[in-house]
Amino acid sequence: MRHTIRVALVAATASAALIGSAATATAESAAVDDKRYDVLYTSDPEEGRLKLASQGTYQEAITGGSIDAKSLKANHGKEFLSIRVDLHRLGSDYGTVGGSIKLNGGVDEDANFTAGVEGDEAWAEVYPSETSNSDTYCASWSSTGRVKASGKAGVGGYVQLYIPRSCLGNPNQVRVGAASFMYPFLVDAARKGATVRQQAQASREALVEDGPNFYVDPISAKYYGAGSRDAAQVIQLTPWLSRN
Ligand SMILES: [Ca+2]
Repeated sequence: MRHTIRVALVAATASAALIGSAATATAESAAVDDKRYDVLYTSDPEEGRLKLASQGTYQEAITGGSIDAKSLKANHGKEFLSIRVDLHRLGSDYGTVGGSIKLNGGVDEDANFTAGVEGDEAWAEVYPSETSNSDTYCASWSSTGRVKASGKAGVGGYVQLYIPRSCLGNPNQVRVGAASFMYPFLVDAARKGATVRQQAQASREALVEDGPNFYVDPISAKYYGAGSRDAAQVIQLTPWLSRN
C-alpha cells in the first residue's frame, strides 16, 4: 500500500514547491479553507484508490462526516507556532488531525504533528519527520517542551495546538499543511480502552508504516474529488510564515 497517510504527509513536500512558492515570506499567519463532504476513503489499501466517502455507502458517508475538516489556521507567534484545525464535526476519541511542518525555507518536511480530542481532553504530539535529522519530540504530556492542546469533539469540533518554537529549533520561517484522519483500528483501540497516549502512538505509527484502511480529508481550498489522485497531491501548505 502506497497511498497511505505517510504518503499524504511526507509527499506533501512535493506539492509544496508548486503551491505558494511565489508567496512572499512576510506573513505571520495564514488560513487554508476546506470544502465540505470531501472526505476521502479507501476500502482497498492494495489498490490505493481514494473515493469520496460522501458518495459511498451510508456507513462510509457517516464515518467520513465524522472528520470533515473546515479550515486550517496557523500563526507563527513569538513563543509558539499555533495551529488550529476546525471541522464540521470531529469524532470524539478517534478523529485525528495531523500534518506537516516545514522550517526555514527547506524543501524537506521537518516535523509531523498529530492531535485529537478524547472526552473533554485534547492531546497533541510533535515529532521529527522521517527525513529529519532532529530528535525533537514534544507532546501535550511532555514535562518540558509541552505542547498546549485544546479542542472540542462533536459538531463544530476543533483542535488547537500551541507548539513552543523551541520545539522546532526556533525557526525563522515555518509552513504548515494538515489533514484530518480516521482509522477504523483506532476506533477499535478506543473501544478496548486504549489510553490517549497509546492511541497517539498507534496513530503515529500509522503515519510511518503502511496503514490499514483509512479516511482522510486533506485540507485544501481547491480540491474536491476522488479517483486515483492521492491525498499527497492535494494537501495545501500555508505560505512561509516569518518570525524574525
Ligand atoms: Ca472538508
